[in-house]
Amino acid sequence: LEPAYSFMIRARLAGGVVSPAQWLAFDDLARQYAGRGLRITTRQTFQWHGVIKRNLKPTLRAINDALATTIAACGDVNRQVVCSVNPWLSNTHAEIAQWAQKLSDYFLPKTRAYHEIWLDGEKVEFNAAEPEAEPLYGPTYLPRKFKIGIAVPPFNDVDVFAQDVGLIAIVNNGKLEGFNLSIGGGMGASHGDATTYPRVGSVVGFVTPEQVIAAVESVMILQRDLGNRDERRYARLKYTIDRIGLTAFVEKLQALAGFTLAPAREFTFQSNHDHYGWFKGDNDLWHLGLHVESGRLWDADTQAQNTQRLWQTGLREIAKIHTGEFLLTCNQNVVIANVKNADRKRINALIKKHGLNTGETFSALRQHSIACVALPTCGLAMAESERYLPELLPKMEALLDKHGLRNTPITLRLSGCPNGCSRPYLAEIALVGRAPGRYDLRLGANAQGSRLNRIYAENIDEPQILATLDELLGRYAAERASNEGFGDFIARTQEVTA
Ligand code: SRM
Ligand code: SF4
Repeated sequence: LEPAYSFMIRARLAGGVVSPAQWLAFDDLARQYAGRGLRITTRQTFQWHGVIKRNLKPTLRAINDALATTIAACGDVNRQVVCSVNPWLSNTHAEIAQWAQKLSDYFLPKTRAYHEIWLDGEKVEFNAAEPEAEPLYGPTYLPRKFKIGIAVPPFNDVDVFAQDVGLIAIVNNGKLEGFNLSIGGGMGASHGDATTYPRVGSVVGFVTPEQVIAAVESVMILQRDLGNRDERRYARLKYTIDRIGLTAFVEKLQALAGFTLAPAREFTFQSNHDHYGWFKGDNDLWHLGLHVESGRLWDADTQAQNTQRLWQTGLREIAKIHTGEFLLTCNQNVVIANVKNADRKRINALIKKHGLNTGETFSALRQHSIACVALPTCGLAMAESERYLPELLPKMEALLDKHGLRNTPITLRLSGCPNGCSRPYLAEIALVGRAPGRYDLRLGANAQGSRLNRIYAENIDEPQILATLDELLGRYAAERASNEGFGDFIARTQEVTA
């Protein structure tokens, strides 16, 4: 007998695109092998929790049979490539989504070991004289995880400045001209250690579509060769850039890529959140943004038992009749994309029947809230996050109602520890777990996802959080400039410490 180890499995789905057939296969896996339904992550993919050891192989094989993979969804490699979900700009979106797939494929490890171990592929014989070729990653891979994201202005729903490499699509009259290149974004930090920190990416120039792979590859090679391999705390690209200096890093990048970066082009982001409800695309098909609290699709959720929130089954039923795609978002939501007008009625009926919600009637804070997984599955959690969000939201909404702010967009992000999986450092209001029931309250990021927040109060409990926010939201309602966001108001009027 051996201990009943259970695991989390994460798929790699570039740009978050899932076909209905894949959805059904993934849902089958959740029902057969996993313990907590399907979980949409903050990087636009699915996780399955609670897969016991003996079921790992059948689960991975089934993911492979559904024409998806889990290769390099974790580890010190390029991870899932994320991409803006822009249903109502579908022609441009389709072209840009192809870039997510291209980059994802290009930077995939070439090893066959995965196939040998998990898919019963041909045995890979180790030959010291002729080791398996891994041209980019080499024998030691990268010093740390590496993340690429593509944003399509005016939407920054991928949080492009949180990525090691962020690509900001520059589109003119429906034509993709290229990308602004942002480097060195990252969220993770450790409490009480100022040598670790979140960092927003630095926009260093513009690249054409022909140059983009060479530019990203050069950044990755520099990080591979210059990144800190002695101390994992400092191993992300952001620390490499800060150690070497941004100018020197860009000089090396250009030398390696063999071209000079053009000056960055103008762009404007409106927000880093999702959009809900039905939108007509420029292909005459329809797209429906659905709100999925914390990305958890699980009928047995304690909330589901109280409210008939049969979201997992509802989306399964929709997948059975849907002829377009599903798009997972980096805010843990789902877009039912490319729906024929004639099918909208049936989809609306399934949504209603299973208690799914477009979120359009929710408070704007609820619409723009995300929470990382944290307890009970995350071994690094210091406090609750996903399970705390449903408790916290009504209390926050009472404050919003008191101050007439129910429909004012404010981003709220919860993380169970400072690793920042919900990208809390880019939220106007963030709670970062310290200990059970205690959080750092961080305020002052902007709504566009380009400015970090700062600690406003450290290690406080719920009554202190609510009292602090009550006062600040009251002041915001009374004193804000026209169209001023909550984060901007805080940054303008309050002292927030780094
Ligand atoms: Fe994360 C580690 C969950 C997005 C920064 N993250 C973890 C682990 C695997 C815990 C572990 O290492 O044992 C968590 C699994 C919990 C569980 O039970 O499922 C975990 N991270 C998640 C997800 C599921 C959060 C969510 O609620 O959706 C996201 C899965 C992404 C995916 O599909 O690939 C997730 N993690 C992120 C993001 C956001 C992003 O990528 O846009 C970040 C911040 C951005 C960044 O990387 O800088 C993030 N996760 C981390 C870190 C800190 C990295 C650092 O540089 O310090 C860790 C810890 C580590 O790597 O050592 C971590
Ligand atoms: Fe776990 Fe911390 Fe990531 Fe939350 S932020 S999922 S607690 S590692």
